Amino acid sequence: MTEPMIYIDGDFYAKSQAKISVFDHGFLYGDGLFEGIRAYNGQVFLCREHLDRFYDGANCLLINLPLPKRETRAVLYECLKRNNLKDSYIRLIATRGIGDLGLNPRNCADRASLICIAASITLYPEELYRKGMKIITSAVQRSHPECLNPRVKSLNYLSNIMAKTEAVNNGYEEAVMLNHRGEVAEATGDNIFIVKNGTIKTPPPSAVILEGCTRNCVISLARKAKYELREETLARFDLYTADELFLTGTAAELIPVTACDGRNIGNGKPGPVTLDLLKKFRQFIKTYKDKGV
Ligand code: PXG
Repeated sequence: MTEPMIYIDGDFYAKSQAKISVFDHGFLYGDGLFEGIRAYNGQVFLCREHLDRFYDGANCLLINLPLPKRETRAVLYECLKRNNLKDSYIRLIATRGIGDLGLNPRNCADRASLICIAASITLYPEELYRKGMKIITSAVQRSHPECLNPRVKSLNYLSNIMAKTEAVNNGYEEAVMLNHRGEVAEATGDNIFIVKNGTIKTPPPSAVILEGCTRNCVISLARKAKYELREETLARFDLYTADELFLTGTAAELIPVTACDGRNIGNGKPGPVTLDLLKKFRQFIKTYKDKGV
């Protein structure tokens, strides 16, 4: 089997040769950011939305990306082509670049490093979409937005990893994190939605969430289908008493949740609104055409 080809700063390297410096500040300090993007049938799904978030995040972190958006988009497609992939999970990463052992970003090259990996997809088993997953709320709090704003998809995912570990160690698939005010924020790699009395609700960006591309896509599909949908502050109580609960994210797409902290959600089975939105989302993917940035 031929090795996957990885893009690093303008060149492609076989996986076993694709290496970055131990002096890269992405490695030393988590000084960088990333995107997880899907390609379906050769189209980079929600390409503009992912690149907009990537460039906004870089701007927040004062990271000077090496390429204009249009050329970064071309890198995504080149990665698919070199790896002969039409359906893929693409990881786009920018780091502050190579520096010294000090924190000061000025001692790094003025240009960020850009890395792109196109992998074949590992899907959750289809059974999980039919049965739904069981989740917990985590003791690990979402970081305060004045420390490290989770709206930037930075290379610092330790609190998410600690929350995910708590879930996995206790036999659950996912954990929901609460923000510094004790409100529901999001899962470790997914946004959260509930359905209550026919209304779909999801926390607003001010709840300290990553504004997911899948989240925004599902919101617009739900509104187009005339569902009532509100961005609203949610408490743990709202999760426990929801009729339906589901998560959205690039990797999971849209996945039903049937229990939270040991409480069944609704009747403990994926609900009709969730299943309808999952169907609509999958239909949207099938007909999706990337129109550029
Ligand atoms: N919240 C957080 C904290 C995330 O990391 C989402 C929501 C969903 O956003 P999108 O744009 O994907 O709808 C994410 C997604 C993975 C994985 O492989 C996913 C993410 C990060 C790391 C790994 O499941 N981000």
